[in-house]
Amino acid sequence: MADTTKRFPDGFLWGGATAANQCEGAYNVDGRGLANVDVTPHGKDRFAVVAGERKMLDFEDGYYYPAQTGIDFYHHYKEDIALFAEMGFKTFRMSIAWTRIFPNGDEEQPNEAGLAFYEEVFRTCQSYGIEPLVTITHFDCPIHLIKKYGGWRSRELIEFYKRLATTLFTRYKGLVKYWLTFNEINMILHLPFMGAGIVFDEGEDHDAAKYKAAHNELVASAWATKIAHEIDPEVKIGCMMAAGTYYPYSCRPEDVRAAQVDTQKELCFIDVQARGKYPNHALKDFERRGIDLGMTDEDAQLLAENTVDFISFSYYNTRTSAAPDTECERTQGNAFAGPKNPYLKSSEWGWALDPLGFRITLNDMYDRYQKPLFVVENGLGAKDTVEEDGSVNDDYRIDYLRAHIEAMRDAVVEDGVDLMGYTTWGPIDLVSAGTGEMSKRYGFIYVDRDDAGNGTLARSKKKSFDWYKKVIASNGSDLA
Ligand code: P53
Repeated sequence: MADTTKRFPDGFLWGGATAANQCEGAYNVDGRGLANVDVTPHGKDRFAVVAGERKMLDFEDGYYYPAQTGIDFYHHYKEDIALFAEMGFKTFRMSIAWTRIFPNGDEEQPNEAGLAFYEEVFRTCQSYGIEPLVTITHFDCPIHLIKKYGGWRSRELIEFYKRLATTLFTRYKGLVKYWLTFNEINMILHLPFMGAGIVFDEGEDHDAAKYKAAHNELVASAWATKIAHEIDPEVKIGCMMAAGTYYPYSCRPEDVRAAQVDTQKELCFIDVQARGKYPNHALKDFERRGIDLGMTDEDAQLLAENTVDFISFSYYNTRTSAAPDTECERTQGNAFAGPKNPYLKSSEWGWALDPLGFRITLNDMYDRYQKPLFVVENGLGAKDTVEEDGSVNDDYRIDYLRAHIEAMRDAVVEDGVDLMGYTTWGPIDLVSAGTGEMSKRYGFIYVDRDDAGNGTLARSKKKSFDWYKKVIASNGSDLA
């Protein structure tokens, strides 16, 4: 039975979220240029590449590059958006491939074919009453800008990003109301090639390069916010982070302090975007370590005057922190390595499962920033089995989402967190950012394609499709 006392606010934006490089494919058509995300291979060297440790700025023999085809959203978007509409989506989060608009990144004039493609996508959304929520860059940096300028290390990228943002805001005025400037901006600290087009030089100070790149992205983000509001005062600009509260491994003060430091590090960029300046602990740390961001007085003023309208984030799990000498089991290898929380079970990919942590994270974010929040990613990456009749009975995905939506509802209804909407990650199966696999599936819609690129790309509905449709129709009160 639907519990109507626990409804989400009217106008709550339910939907799903994707990224250009993980679904569009069509990497070399209609004038598109090459980007970091294209030359990121599936397989054993992927982590070294996304971490900026292994230089790969072009396709190399012996590797498979899943983004070349993705799920070919480029040619299937009408069909896919029709399916989203059937589920009742109020919003669809997607991103722009920078290299469709500016193939090299530093041209004066945009590529009309790229602009026309996104215009069609937005018009298709609007024809169903679906509000696009658009990430300007989701791990996306033109290869030319990496080769010529060293990626986001260079301040020159600020100008190129401004040109991109101005072009988009002008062209799509009236079509797009919600924009995010950079996907998971704190990912620069963990996967710097993916987050900022950084490949480390030998002997380079990694942290110095990462913080400089982050600063340039923060300045670019503030410019985009300013420009967007000048072009159309109605648009709302958000920042975006990979969130998840840090739990202290124990109540030993050293563990609590470790959690505090991790929290401060991850939230530092959102502090700048939401509050307009770097926190003191960060400034002290940069000074101590001789990290020069290249910050000017104009930067400081721009950041202070152009904070975001709302805060968006992805939530997959909480994290755990421990002092270096605390004895505990530690996980390694993925973007967020650290102590394993003994109270939580994990997904097939070792990601902790923590719905209550979602309520905790929502409260922490709202307490800290006091601005509207938007959950723009949440979901379970899992292996699906297609039955003989073609059905996929993904009860595990329904269970995951139900528990998380319940926790989110508690945060909104019981705790009063101001939340604009919720988009699940990968409403249609797409390429995994972390692993490059297709088999790590998040979708309500199954896509026939495997990790090696075989399959028809045909779309079909999973069991979760009708479930999510019911959730949206009841505005989150019927989660059965
Ligand atoms: P996948 C971890 C590693 C890489 C990207 O991740 C990540 C994370 C989680 O914080 O961030 C987001 O595909 C990202 C999406 C991505 C999604 O998490 O490795 O914004 O692009 O697909 C899920 O399972």
